[in-house]
Amino acid sequence: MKPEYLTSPRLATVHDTLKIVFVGTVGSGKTTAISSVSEVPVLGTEAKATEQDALHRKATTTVGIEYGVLHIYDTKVHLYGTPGQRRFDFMAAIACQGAIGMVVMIDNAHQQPLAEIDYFLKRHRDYLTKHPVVVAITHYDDNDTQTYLIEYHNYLKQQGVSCPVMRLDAREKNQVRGVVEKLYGEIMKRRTIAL
Ligand SMILES: Nc1nc2c(ncn2[C@@H]2O[C@H](COP(=O)(O)OP(=O)(O)OP(=O)(O)O)[C@@H](O)[C@H]2O)c(=O)[nH]1
Ligand SMILES: [Mg+2]
Repeated sequence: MKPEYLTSPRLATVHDTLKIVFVGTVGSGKTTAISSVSEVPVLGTEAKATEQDALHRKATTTVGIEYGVLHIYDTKVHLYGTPGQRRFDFMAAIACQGAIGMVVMIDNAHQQPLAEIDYFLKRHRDYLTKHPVVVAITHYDDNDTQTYLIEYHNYLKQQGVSCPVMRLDAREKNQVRGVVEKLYGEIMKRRTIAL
């Protein structure tokens, strides 16, 4: 049986458009994820990566706010991507304005992936007191120093954060859609409680 937020006309009309924002580690796949699922060509802000930025040997890095669109049932979901580089953190704060949920993407190949989660949760602490978040862990397939999903769960629990944690390959459209649907569900759950 479908959950109420997918079937109730009352709930469906509450958000016929909504905005979500992707933040997270450099090279975790934010740009790739939005490009994988967007139904319109993504408006990007890629620039040539410096050596330090070229994590995962990618040639470009995001320097502004990128934009794509995905429909979840009748809801038009506006997808906003942000740069992972710390020096552009102010962009994420701008992108969060009006956003109703957040995906935090963490690169499992990062030397300290838990410290990365910590950084982004702290950075967006105020925003996350009011809005739902889904944590998506990428790059499970291309590194040897893996942190298991349960370790991310346990870490978040220790930090007093209760949110879904999902494994994601940002190149896979269906997986990205699954993450957005999960966040959509979290948004609708809160909406149901508030109504
Ligand atoms: N092997 C593997 N590659 C992945 C996965 N997810 C993403 N990628 C690749 O990793 C790279 C991610 O690059 P971007 O999408 O530019 O990363 P980003 O998070 O937007 O990076 P910044 O904009 O620099 O913060 C791309 O080359 C993707 O194809 C994954 O799960 N496994
Ligand atoms: Mg990017």
